[in-house]
Amino acid sequence: MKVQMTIKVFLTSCLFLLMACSREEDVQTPSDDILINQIGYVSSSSKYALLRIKSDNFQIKTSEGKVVFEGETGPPEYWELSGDSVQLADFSDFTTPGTYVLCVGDSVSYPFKIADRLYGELADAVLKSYYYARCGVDLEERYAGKWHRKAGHPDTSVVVHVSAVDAYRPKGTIIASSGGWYDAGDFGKYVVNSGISTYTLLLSSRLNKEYHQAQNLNIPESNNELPDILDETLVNLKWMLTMQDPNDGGVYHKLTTKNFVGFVMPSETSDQRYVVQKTTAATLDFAATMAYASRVLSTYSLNELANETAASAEKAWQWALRHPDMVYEQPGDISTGAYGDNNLEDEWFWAAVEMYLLTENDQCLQKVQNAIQQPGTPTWRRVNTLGVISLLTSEKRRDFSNIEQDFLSYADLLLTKEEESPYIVSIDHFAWGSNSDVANEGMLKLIAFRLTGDEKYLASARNDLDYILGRNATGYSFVTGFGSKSPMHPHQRISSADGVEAPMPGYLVGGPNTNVFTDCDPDKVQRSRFPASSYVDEECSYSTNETAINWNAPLVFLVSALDGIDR
Ligand code: 9MR
Ligand code: 9MR
Repeated sequence: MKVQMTIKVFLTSCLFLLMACSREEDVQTPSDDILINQIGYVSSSSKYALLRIKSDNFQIKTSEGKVVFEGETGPPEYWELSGDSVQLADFSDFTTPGTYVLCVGDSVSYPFKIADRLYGELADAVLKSYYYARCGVDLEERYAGKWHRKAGHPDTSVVVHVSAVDAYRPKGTIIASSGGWYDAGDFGKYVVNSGISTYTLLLSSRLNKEYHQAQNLNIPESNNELPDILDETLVNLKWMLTMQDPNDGGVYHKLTTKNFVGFVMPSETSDQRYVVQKTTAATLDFAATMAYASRVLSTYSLNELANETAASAEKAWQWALRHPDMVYEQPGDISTGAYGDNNLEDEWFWAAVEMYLLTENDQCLQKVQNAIQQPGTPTWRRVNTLGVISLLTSEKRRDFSNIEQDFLSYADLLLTKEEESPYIVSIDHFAWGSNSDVANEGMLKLIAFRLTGDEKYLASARNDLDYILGRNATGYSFVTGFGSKSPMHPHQRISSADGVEAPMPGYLVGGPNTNVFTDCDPDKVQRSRFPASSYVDEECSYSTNETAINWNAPLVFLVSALDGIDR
């Protein structure tokens, strides 16, 4: 039955492509030189495609090959970051719902939709990716479908690494630190990266509240009274609490094995795991996240946890005041991810903001005012803008020292960059995880839209999603399981080892950048030297094709907010 269905779908889509553009009856392979949002465009929004095939005009056709729209293309524009020229195909004026292809001469695009609402399924999947990343629990078939798996990493006897021992927990101490999410393609759990990820999901739960309240992800907690986004986020929040030493309030930087383990299922590894070094960055990110969580949780019937997180935040803050500059130094016997950062000003700012919003304490306010920095695109390493967002979106809005003006100036700068970009996207610097910068910039624009009501920010955020879903120089829709051409071989241990052909769905891969060229064998895997094109769907490519909790979180915000607006 299932097989028959699949064959039917396959034949229908072949027929669809066969008939759509060609004059002859030859089967057409969709062209990677017609770049579109592979899910589709909302009826009322701008609809842009980019063409790498030279042409003065283009057509939109139905599956029967009927022309429904014709347009002229813009002039070719060269982008030095992608190393190619593209022409704009604008079909914004065409608004009739349906499934279409874009044709240029005999070339055809992947199919895409036009509809009033398109991103509901995607919004559910990008959030459910966190369920698939849960550590230490069985994923049952009724929730996980074909990606069901046995638990691994109970983390009930984690060794306190020598870099982290002290009088309270001397050498040889064993602690429990169970639960949470795997960070990425590896099995580590890292507090710094958990902070921004957990905060961003909590932010989405608050700013897109009605949207998330109506969501049902089919996770074990789906039938309780809390929205699923909160249930899922609590999985990691509760793990984070275990990373604080209750004796002094300091927070361990990470929980990992000494070295990365191989590409096996979680239940097949038993290498000893360690908590490593307490650091100021981890402790401040922890304080900020817990303080914010406490405010969110107190609006639900979760008073006990709201109090616990508030107390943990306060304890962490006090530890940081006593240890203001303990930066992470990777011990010689450990080689897993470092998440190292020598500049802690932004962590101080973010934590001070959240402590101030939680406690209204004047000392914290003073720290905030002394530490104001220009907003930018948030990353795990640069978190000050998270504090700005909290100030501007808290119930009692705090706007001092031009914080809102500076925030909007940054959003405007992103819009200017987008206007100047042949690829209609703000990103102009491709770092490791560049796709998350695009998603985070979309999130900032939607917050600017919320603050001002100015639709230019909304339109620009849609362009960020179009980029992620295929209108980019690689021609990939960067979310696993979504779009006609999406990553099949992410650098992700579970998807590699689970015996299921399709990767677990809803994951945003890191995306193009030129940081590392040694991850895959250069004799076997060719990669563009142009930053915006430098991506390969190869498992070896951890620098472009890994998944990570901090990359998905802003995409949850972006897609949920957009789909909520379209509702
Ligand atoms: O799998 C690891 C991935 O999660 C990290 O992001 C990446 C960079 O730290 O490292 C990967 O592990 C590789 C290691 O660094 C070098 N040997 C091969 C490992 C697996 O590809
Ligand atoms: O996202 C991190 C990126 O900014 C760094 O440049 C890179 C190398 O240090 O590490 C990335 O984080 C990885 C972490 O160290 C280990 N788990 C996988 C993360 C995503 O690749």
